[in-house]
Amino acid sequence: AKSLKERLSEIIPERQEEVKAFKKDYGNTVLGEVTINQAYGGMRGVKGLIWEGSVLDAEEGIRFRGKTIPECQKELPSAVPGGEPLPEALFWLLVTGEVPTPEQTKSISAEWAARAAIPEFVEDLLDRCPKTLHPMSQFSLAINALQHESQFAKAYSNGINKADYWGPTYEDAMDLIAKLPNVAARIYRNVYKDGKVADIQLDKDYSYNFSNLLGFADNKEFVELMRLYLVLHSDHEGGNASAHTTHLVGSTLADPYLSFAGGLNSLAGPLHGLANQEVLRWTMKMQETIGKDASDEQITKYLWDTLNGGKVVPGFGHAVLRKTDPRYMAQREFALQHLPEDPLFALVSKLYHIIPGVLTEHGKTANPYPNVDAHSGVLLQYYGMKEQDYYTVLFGVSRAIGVMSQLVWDRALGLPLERPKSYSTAYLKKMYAKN
Ligand code: FCX
Repeated sequence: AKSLKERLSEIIPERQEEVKAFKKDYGNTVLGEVTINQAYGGMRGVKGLIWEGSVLDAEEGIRFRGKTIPECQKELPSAVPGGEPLPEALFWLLVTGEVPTPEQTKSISAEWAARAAIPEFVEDLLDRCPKTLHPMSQFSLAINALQHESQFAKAYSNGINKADYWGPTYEDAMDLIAKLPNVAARIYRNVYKDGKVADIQLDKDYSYNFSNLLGFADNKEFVELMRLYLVLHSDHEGGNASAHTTHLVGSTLADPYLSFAGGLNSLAGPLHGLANQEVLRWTMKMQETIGKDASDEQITKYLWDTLNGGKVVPGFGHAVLRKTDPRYMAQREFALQHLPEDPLFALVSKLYHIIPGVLTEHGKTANPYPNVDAHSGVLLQYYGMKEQDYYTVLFGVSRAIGVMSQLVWDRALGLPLERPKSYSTAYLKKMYAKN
């Protein structure tokens, strides 16, 4: 069976031809107009990006190369029969559009294990960080430092034909993903445990190794959760802030390390990935305030206090989705299967039934339903990973799978420097205002 790089080198010329022909025939097709409100409003709904790995439908949620999450759970190889899909298999799907065989999936596990080591100076940099430096800042700092290893940067400085950009980009993408467990686990072990990090086992899959370096591999259910978690958070089309930033930075031919560090800084924002940590913190604070057996009325009042205080309810709403996030439902299924009696899961379920009504009554949120972040914390907490400040790092490890697969395609399709047009209010008024 072909390796991923062999398969990719066969597919790229086909896709290059396909895009060329498509642009030739349909390049001048208008995708839509842009209003002044959209220019001020974060370009919501402005169609102006290419992202091959996934497309997000407002009603049904994400499709990875056309497959829904349930379809991925059915078709992608798993570690245990009937178990969660392997992130290695999802990476293969995002890169090629094809479902890998179990052997091809195993070949990615082996490659990532073999490429996992990080330079000693990066270990020292992380060891020097104070425990009070947010894990996401440590994460981004380490990725910038890993740029030292970039094969793309070296190839570019030695002079490389632009037709060959995708090769070193692919190698950096594989190295970067492979090195994340050592980076992310070192941060966790330094800040919350004894600073000791276990060794990568060459015959184990990515999620097992990452769980083991964190110190959670003795629990098979946690490893299965990690497999699901890394699949669910990997890709959410191209417009979300971490994907868009990675793509934009990469469009300047900054290498994959610099690009991903940029994406991580976007993910560290409360309106994006940091909601991942905020949800559980907010839920626990609510429990402290109104008690474990709070009534629906007390919960509703607490929600209104949050909203009237000008604060967001973390884990609910979305810039594109207009229904419950299927990534939320996949986590809910996992909880129903593995921790149906957990009291915190019971509370999350209760909030699932109360919050959309309140947000609808509040009348501002375009999407009153839960997103992926509304469920992730309760699962991690159940298996003993209680450190909420660390949760977004897990999100970042997963998101690398999505943004690195697209970065290879950005270079393979020769996507240019991204440079949209901006205007000032004064200029717009001169151009459009009658009076
Ligand atoms: N709680 C309170 N108010 C909310 C809200 C929420 N969960 N979601 C949206 N709103 C408010 C917005 O703040 C905005 O109010 P404003 O006009 O006074 O600024 C209004 O509703 C309209 O916003 P809307 O168009 O619905 O949503 P946006 O596209 O502007 O923002 C996010 C989308 C996700 C940022 C918003 O829903 C939010 O802040 N959610 C909470 C944080 C969160 O869960 N982020 C993770 C999102 C995603 F899943 C991810 O990246 O992981």
